[in-house]
Amino acid sequence: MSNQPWHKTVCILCESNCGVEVRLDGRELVRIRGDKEHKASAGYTCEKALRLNHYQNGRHRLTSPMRRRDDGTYEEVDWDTAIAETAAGLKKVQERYGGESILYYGGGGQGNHLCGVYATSTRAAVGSRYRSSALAQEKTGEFWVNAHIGVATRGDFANAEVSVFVGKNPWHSHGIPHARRTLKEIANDPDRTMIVIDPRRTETADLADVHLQVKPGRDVYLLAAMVKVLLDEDLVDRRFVADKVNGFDEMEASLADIDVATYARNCGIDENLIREAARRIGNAASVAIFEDLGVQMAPHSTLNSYLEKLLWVLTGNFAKEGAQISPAMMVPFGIAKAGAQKKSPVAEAPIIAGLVPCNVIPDEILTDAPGSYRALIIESANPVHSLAGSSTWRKAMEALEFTVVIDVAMTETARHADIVLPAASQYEKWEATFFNFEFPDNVFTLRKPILEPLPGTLAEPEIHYRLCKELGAIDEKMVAELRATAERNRLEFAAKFYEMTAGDPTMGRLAPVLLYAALGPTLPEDAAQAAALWGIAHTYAMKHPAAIKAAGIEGDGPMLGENLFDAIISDRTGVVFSRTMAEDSWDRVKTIDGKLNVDIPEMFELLAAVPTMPIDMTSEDFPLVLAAGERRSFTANTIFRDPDWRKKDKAGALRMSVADAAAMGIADGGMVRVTTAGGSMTTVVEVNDSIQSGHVTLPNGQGVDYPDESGRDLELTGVPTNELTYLGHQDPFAGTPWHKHVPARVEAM
Ligand SMILES: Nc1nc2c(c(=O)[nH]1)N[C@H]1C(S)=C(S)[C@@H](COP(=O)(O)OP(=O)(O)OC[C@H]3O[C@@H](n4cnc5c(=O)[nH]c(N)nc54)[C@H](O)[C@@H]3O)O[C@H]1N2
Ligand SMILES: Nc1nc2c(c(=O)[nH]1)N[C@H]1C(S)=C(S)[C@@H](COP(=O)(O)OP(=O)(O)OC[C@H]3O[C@@H](n4cnc5c(=O)[nH]c(N)nc54)[C@H](O)[C@@H]3O)O[C@H]1N2
Ligand code: SF4
Ligand SMILES: [Mo]
Repeated sequence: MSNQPWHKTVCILCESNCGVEVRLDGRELVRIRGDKEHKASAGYTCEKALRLNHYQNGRHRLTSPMRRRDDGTYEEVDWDTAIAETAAGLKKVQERYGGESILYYGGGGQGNHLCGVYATSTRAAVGSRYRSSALAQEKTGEFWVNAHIGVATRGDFANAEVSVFVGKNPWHSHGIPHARRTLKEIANDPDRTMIVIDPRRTETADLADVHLQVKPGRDVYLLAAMVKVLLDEDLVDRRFVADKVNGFDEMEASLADIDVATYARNCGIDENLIREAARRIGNAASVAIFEDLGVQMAPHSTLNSYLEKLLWVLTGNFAKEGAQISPAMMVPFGIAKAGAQKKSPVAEAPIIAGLVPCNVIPDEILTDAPGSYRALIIESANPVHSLAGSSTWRKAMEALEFTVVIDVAMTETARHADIVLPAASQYEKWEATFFNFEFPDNVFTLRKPILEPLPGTLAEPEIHYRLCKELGAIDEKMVAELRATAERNRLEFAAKFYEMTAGDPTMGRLAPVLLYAALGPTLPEDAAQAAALWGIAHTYAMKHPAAIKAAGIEGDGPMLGENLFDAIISDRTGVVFSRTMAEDSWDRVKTIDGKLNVDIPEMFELLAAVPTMPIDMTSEDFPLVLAAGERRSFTANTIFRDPDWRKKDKAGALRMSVADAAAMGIADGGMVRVTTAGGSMTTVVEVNDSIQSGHVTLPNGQGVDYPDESGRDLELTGVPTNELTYLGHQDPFAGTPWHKHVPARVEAM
């Protein structure tokens, strides 16, 4: 074993995509360690990466396309049949109802974003206009606020004097570089402060200087009170605001009536502690803030995002070291387009960042209204399991006229599809993530396959190419011509490719598969699957030449894009593709005059309505607040299906406070029934002193089925949380679900 090579790749379990090195024994990933040479993670990993073999080689892997029989069971079919029937199924719906009735959902998980790029081509071939993804059930409220403030940001926690985590537990969920190392560094430095806003005393809160242990769902009072203290106690950076911020007076007026003492009482935190935290933020040389699911999946979510952003805008914590910065990303991300809002076809829900709100999709299927969706293409996502209201989702899947799922496993969603197409795994193809948030050096990692595709599977670029061909969208003569040019001369190819695709939107959307077919075969190391990145590299080079050159990549005109692409193709430890200064973040501000804007009337309206709304959503029937989906040591969305990947807490216990458990006579390890307006599930309990009374939590990503050792029967481990969530329980503005705030009742069994 000791002379076996180490293969470079990344961990695909969260957006960090840490570089790892893997040793193989046959097809097994037997040893995994952090890759010290990786430009971003530099050897860092968490405990989860070591378990990746359960993803690659679990019993969940599909090895043949599957076709649904009339009785709901599935049979294996060959690829030609599966592609032909998928194309025919989509074509039929397109002809009958128009391509806009074909919805695309998914497009990538944490580490596989190339499939979504190639899917653009298939969508173009069938005229699909609407799409959605998991982002539309977590981040679209924030993206909308970003659009109106003018910029999408990340916190520079490595350098911040004050770090603030709002409904975010990076100890387990990561999302900041070298999360645990960074958190410990902050905790150990007496000159730096960590403020955590979380109802639970999380692992992150344990390291914090200030834990604002808010009552679940009451952040709006806390955040509004903190902003109000900044205004009242003159903690605003007046110069920054005068020079760089529009709409200050309107914003201040909208907060005029807020009484800090009342709001402190409402959120359950001592007023003095709130004032102290606000003062610490107002007086710091630099502040970095991260808001996440704890506020984005809870009441007032979009308004929470606005208030969170006021904390750093008003204190001038933008575009300087240790504050909020805006990295030059390979593919822009995190910000909607301001201006006229597109609407979804039936519910007329706002489409933010191009995404239909997840919670309206089932309604827009289960209706005969004109414009309803009639077909669904689902790729690298498991919406029946991961979106609110699984039971409604199952009905919606059955009501559709045609559905195709592209996945590595026979998922809860795939079990309702007409055709299931088995994808090669993320270690069997060229793949990459567009979650590139590093600063000042931003890193893009193209992974090379470390294994041959499992027999019977295909990588998504090939799947989409075959679908596009079958749908008659590919001009083979044109591909041959382009390919001959690419073999001869890349710059000549570039000119020809732009000439053929520019000015023709459909051709532009077919570009990914055209690049795969024409440029792909000419690339070194059989990297055809990475061909779409050529277009992305060129687009990036046109937009950010200075950032690329600062990173050490040279060239002028189209040569800069060529050299960037070549660097990406040839580097296995990540390419520094941009180097920016904190001040360059101003270049990313999208408002007309380049200032940040806090005059957002929609948010003022929501703020004005807060006092008229109930503080609490619980009732006699449902006296507890269930956080349905908490990141823990052994959760990783549903990327792992094998429950044995978890070293402990295999069933994913319901956490309950010591006081509530005692009052209900529930012992640690006991079984309970959890009931919500959406459903009822049984689960094991963990009595846990980090939980406050009135709050219970379940881990995310549990309750997926998995073949037993015989391969004949399926076993279900843990609670599928979305059997307990339901539609309608969502942010009225952005449509994001309130998974962290499901009124519930718990009964001992
Ligand atoms: N281990 C692990 N890491 C992951 C993932 C995973 O599945 N497992 N998934 C990845 C993904 S897709 C995402 S989006 C991120 C999410 O990352 P996080 O948002 O950090 O994850 P959560 O644990 O879901 O929620 C964060 C915190 O919100 C708190 N919370 C609950 N209710 C409230 C509330 O009302 N107010 C406030 N202020 N806080 C509240 C919870 O106690 C929790 O500590 O994690 C990523 N990383
Ligand atoms: N109640 C509740 N629900 C939640 C959450 C919560 O906290 N509470 N969290 C939400 C959040 S933040 C998120 S991001 C979502 C995540 O939920 P989803 O978007 O559904 O994503 P994943 O669970 O990551 O599942 C991705 C799918 O990709 C498949 N897959 C893996 N590799 C490949 C590949 O190479 N190709 C293809 N085609 N498929 C592949 C996996 O088998 C899996 O079925 O869950 C959401 N759901
Ligand atoms: S789960 Fe996230 S933080 Fe942990 S090793 Fe994988 S990519 Fe890195
Ligand atoms: Mo997520």
